[in-house]
Amino acid sequence: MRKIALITGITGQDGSYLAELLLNKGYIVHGLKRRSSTFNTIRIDNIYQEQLNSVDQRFFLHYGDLTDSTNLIRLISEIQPDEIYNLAAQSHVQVSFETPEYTANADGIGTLRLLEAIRILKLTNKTRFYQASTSELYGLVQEIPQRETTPFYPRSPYAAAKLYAYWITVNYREAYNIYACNGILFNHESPLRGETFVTRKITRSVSRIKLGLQQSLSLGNLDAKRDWGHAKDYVEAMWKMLQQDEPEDYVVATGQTVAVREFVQLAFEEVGINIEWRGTGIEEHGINRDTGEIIVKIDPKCFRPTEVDLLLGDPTKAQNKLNWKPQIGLTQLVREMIHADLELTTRDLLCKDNGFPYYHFSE
Ligand code: NDP
Ligand code: GDR
Repeated sequence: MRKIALITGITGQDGSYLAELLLNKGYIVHGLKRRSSTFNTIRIDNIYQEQLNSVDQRFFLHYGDLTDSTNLIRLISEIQPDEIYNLAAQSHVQVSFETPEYTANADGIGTLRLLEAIRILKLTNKTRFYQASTSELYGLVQEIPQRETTPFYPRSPYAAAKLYAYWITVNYREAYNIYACNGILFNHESPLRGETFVTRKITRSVSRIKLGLQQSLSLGNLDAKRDWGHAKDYVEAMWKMLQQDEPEDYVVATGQTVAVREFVQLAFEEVGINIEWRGTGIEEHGINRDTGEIIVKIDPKCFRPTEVDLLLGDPTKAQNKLNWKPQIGLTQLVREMIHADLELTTRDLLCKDNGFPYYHFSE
């Protein structure tokens, strides 16, 4: 019998990598997608097309939303999933300061709605549940490195909503014996990363600066440190968490941390540009050593009301119990992202030179 999985957030970065992983493992994959006035399935269109032409169709998309209980209950009742991966969320930390109530509803109560659906539908012995928890829970530094036992101290509406989701997942595991796990994942990136997250903003801009479509890159806090891994490695850990004898919570991280500033340098190095930093605070800027042009500026709008200064995860438990180890290091990650973005920018350039509309990026 093939296993059946339901992925919420299938149109996002992790959803697309996870869908591919599960299909390769022989699963039947159902995904929840939101209705949108523009296409939002770009990351999974290749999977959809491939499956459409296949005699063995195992990929199905359904309209839905984490804020809509009746929709979730109906879908779960129809799909009868063996595994639910709850990846859907308003996932942008800075945006959560602008939309705190919606973020709490989707990211916090949305998780409760799924767990309640499992309970209402009497699937507690059948359906395993993965919750996309986050290193943002650690927030204000309490311990370095951060591990499963490190106290949480959320620093944004996003993190506070995810804190509720974390604990309600633990509670449903303890109260109703649901096989439910929190993956406390540290930042993970890829060429499919949303373009407003800092790594992708950097690689997209660096490729455009290199090819002459943009003059400079504007950023906020360059001193924030993150433990950055590759999304492809991290979805493997999600799956492994749901294949154990007992449900537990796991930190998933590389065990290394670098500042945003270093990520910027690595990205410019990859396209052969040497950057030199000048000035301090919001006067700081990066110049191209060869041309003297300013290529990085500080934009006060990009700072957050409260920041998470330092994230560094200890993945020992995942290594020991899940036999999980990241395969892709930071240099390789940056290289992959830069080369994918150089390709996109080359396409934009071709469009521009031939008078066709092309992708505009706000600097
Ligand atoms: P993305 O922002 O790329 O994807 C989020 C997904 O959630 C999208 O498919 C989005 O749909 C969907 N979504 C948003 N709101 C709703 C809603 N109300 N109802 C249904 N679907 C919704 O995130 P990632 O793939 O990077 O992350 C996946 C999950 O992991 C998120 O929960 C995130 O918070 C968490 N996480 C991510 C980390 C990371 O570094 N990437 C680290 C730790 C945790 P649409 O495409 O229509 O916008
Ligand atoms: P984060 O990721 O907040 O860690 O959340 P993001 O890439 O947005 O920020 C990382 C750090 O970079 C600093 N920064 C900037 N960030 C953005 N987006 N844009 C800028 O211009 C900029 N300049 C500096 C930020 O201040 C921050 O310190 C991500 C999301 O995927 C969450 O959903 C997830 O839970 C966590 O990672 C783990």
